[in-house]
Amino acid sequence: MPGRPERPRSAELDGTPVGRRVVLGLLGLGAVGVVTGSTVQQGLSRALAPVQMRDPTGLSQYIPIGNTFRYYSVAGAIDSVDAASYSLAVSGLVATPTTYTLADLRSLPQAAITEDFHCVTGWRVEDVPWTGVRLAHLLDLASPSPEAVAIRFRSFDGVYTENMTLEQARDDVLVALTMYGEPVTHYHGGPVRIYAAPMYGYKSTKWLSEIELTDRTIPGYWEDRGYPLDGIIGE
Ligand SMILES: Nc1nc2c(c(=O)[nH]1)N[C@H]1C(S)=C(S)[C@@H](COP(=O)(O)O)O[C@H]1N2
Ligand SMILES: [Mo]
Repeated sequence: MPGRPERPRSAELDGTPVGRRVVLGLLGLGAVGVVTGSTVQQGLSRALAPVQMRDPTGLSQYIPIGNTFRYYSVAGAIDSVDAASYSLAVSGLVATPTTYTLADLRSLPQAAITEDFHCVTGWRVEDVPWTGVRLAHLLDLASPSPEAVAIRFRSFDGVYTENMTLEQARDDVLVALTMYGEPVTHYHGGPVRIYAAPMYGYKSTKWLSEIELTDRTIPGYWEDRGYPLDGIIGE
């Protein structure tokens, strides 16, 4: 199939991801905003560099749906938030609601995950290194109430929400502070975003502002528009 030059890393990547048709339909409605502009191009070449290093032919950059990040924002342009004014709330059904500054988050134990990043629309970037605080660790610090079963993530873009179960949240999910060894850039959802390794990109909320524990799964922005609730890669 054109546009998939790389060798699939695991069996489940051989097939067309379920949900892709749904997503392509949505794209036709113009529901996805792709940010463009010169600043973005700068960021794009940075994000591209590691891919090109593994692609000596340089051909991958000419493949229309290939292995580069696209910058997504359903809310259009987002005002950037600097390191000093950023805050993240852990709220809802917890014994210890907490607000973290970026410095607080940096002082917690950091975990690293390097994995392929998959957008459900078909593009994929191999071996993206992330670091940050395990979401599981923040949950432990907050002491979820017995009735808490899920999380609603909010973004300071004021529009995007996402969800996952507490069980899913305890898997390989980072409150990500770095990407490719540097602070997560504004266009990639910095200073702090979610990176959910087992899931398609739409589950990884950018410009993260709140982690709210809830007593049920509340469908997020894309689930309201037909995306699967779980969003597990390959399912
Ligand atoms: N706040 C917010 N988070 C978001 C999105 C968005 O539009 N707004 N798009 C999602 C989708 S569909 C994907 S594939 C990834 C893309 O991440 P990137 O923009 O860093 O490439 O972000 C996810 N998180
Ligand atoms: Mo996506």
